[in-house]
Amino acid sequence: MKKQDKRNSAVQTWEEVTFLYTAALKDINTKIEILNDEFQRIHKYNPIEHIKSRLKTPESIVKKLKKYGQESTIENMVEYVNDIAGIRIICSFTSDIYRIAEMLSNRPDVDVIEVRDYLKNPKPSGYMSYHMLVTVPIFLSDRTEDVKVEIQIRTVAMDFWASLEHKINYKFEGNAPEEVRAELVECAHMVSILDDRMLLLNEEVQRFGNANNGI
Ligand code: 0O2
Repeated sequence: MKKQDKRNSAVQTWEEVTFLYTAALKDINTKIEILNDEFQRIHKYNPIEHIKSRLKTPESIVKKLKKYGQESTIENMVEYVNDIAGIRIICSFTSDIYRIAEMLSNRPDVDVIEVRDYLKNPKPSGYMSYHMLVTVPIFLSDRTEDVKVEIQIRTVAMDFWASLEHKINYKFEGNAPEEVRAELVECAHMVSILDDRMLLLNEEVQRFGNANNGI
């Protein structure tokens, strides 16, 4: 699902980039917290375990532009680097991932540009996560900027896997030995099985609770 990016950004300096993407992170963080509170009020539980947000470092942005064969200019950063502002939402169950994604997509002030479902289609590394590229409007005194934010939604178990895999890749500079990579793929399968079983267990416990409530 890809919508045309119609933004015609007037961002010209690194200081402006930092300001705008920080504002977008604050904005989307608040929106997510409100969704979580609303969910808690209606369904009596928090789908979100925790939220992490970060601005991509200048070094990382330059590296990505190089990968895309683009020069390191402010214009190219804004145009090509989709994860300058990144938010990671960690939840307990895979069903929560889709609930949160749907709630976010339904907001009139969040425009979904692209979705990558690495739960349905895990990466060859074994990586699983649900990615949404969205824009949120940032209202300035003289104009409105639609700022891109990459949202990654995953379970606690997927996050555990991704953070170890990231450390391993860093240690081996992206060239981990074959047996280590195979072990990571195997662990990713186990994460998937664990997530499925925990979801079923939770559903059973919920039914048990409801049956008892009815007595
Ligand atoms: P960091 O340090 O997290 O910011 P693209 O060039 O857009 O087609 P890209 O950038 O790989 O491809 O996009 P994708 O697949 O949506 O992944 C973006 C982010 O997802 C990555 O950001 C990682 O955070 C995470 N990710 C993707 N694949 C993997 C993986 O195999 N293992 C782990 N641990 N994380 C992954 P960055 O920019 O790589 O780095």
